Amino acid sequence: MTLPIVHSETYRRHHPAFEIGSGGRIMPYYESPQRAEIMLEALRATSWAKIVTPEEGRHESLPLLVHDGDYVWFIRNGFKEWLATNPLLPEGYPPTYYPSSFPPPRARRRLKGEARLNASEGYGYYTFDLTAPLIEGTYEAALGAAKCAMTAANLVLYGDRSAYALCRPPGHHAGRDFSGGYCYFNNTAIAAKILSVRGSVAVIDIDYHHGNGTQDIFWEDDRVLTISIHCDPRMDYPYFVGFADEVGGGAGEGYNLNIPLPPGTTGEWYLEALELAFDRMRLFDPWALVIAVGFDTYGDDPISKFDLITSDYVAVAQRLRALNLPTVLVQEGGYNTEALGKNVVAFLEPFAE
Ligand code: Q9C
Ligand code: ZN
Repeated sequence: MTLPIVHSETYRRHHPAFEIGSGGRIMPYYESPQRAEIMLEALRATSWAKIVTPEEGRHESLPLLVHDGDYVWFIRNGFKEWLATNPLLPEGYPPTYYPSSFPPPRARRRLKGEARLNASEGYGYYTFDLTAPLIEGTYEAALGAAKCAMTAANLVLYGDRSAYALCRPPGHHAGRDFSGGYCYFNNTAIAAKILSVRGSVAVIDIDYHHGNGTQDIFWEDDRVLTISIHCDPRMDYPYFVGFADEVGGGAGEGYNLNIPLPPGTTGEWYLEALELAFDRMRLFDPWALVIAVGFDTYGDDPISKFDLITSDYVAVAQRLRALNLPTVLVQEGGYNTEALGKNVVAFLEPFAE
């Protein structure tokens, strides 16, 4: 019994010193390098995890599969350009590019494609909150995560039944031309896009937060069905998106399904929501499945309000496995570092074969 676990050491290059919480409070950066370290260590201790590194090569065009060129340029070069303008750097932590201005609503459209010309103060154009700052190693880490997703997708494309990408930083909040929510390149969308060369693909996002970036990328796409089960945006991040009436647009109308659930959601309710998702999926009849996996639905997650326990992850995984589709699993959130190890092992084991 084995399951390929695609992992890259580049995740270590991304380690913002803090995050700016509600009320301007300085908090630890929850999306820490420790998360990947702990999950990897727990997986190594199993008999079935077959840890592999991403395919060799620079693969710098990979993010262009799902992101705009000017956005990718900014994630790659924005930090360097900003640093070269000699900003007043704070003391006590490494240089960190936080935006200080954001385009007002309706002003953004006019600057399409030109925003990067103002690299020293342009990042506000490309990010929708303060949780995705750029540091020196961010691009390398984000590209490394994208390579993990690509490699897992290629494994499944060439015959593996399932493959897991231990991506860090995560990706599902990153849209065509924006970062946010700890995310830079949308690893889940990259995997789905690659798999879509063979036929239609379903994405099911089981992170606690709405997968707004993936929704944005496939909004007008009828070849990739996007489904997200998440905390009601009236109650939690990303607050302004993730409502049930967002169903896709143009050719993609009817190919996005949001299932918001209330704070306090238990495993039992969660499994019911999962059945709703499956009903839509069966109608769609994809050849492959991408699961955006988050363990921030855990009862003891420090930033979330659901009540799942470790055994719920086994049940959720068994249901997903029973769909009997070639499956790429992509790591998204989950911030209880004590529990991440046991949760990732519990969830992935049903996919080992
Ligand atoms: N007080 C993912 O799970 N807001 N992103 C944090 C903490 C941002 C979550 C507020 C949450 C982003 C991939
Ligand atoms: Zn999340």
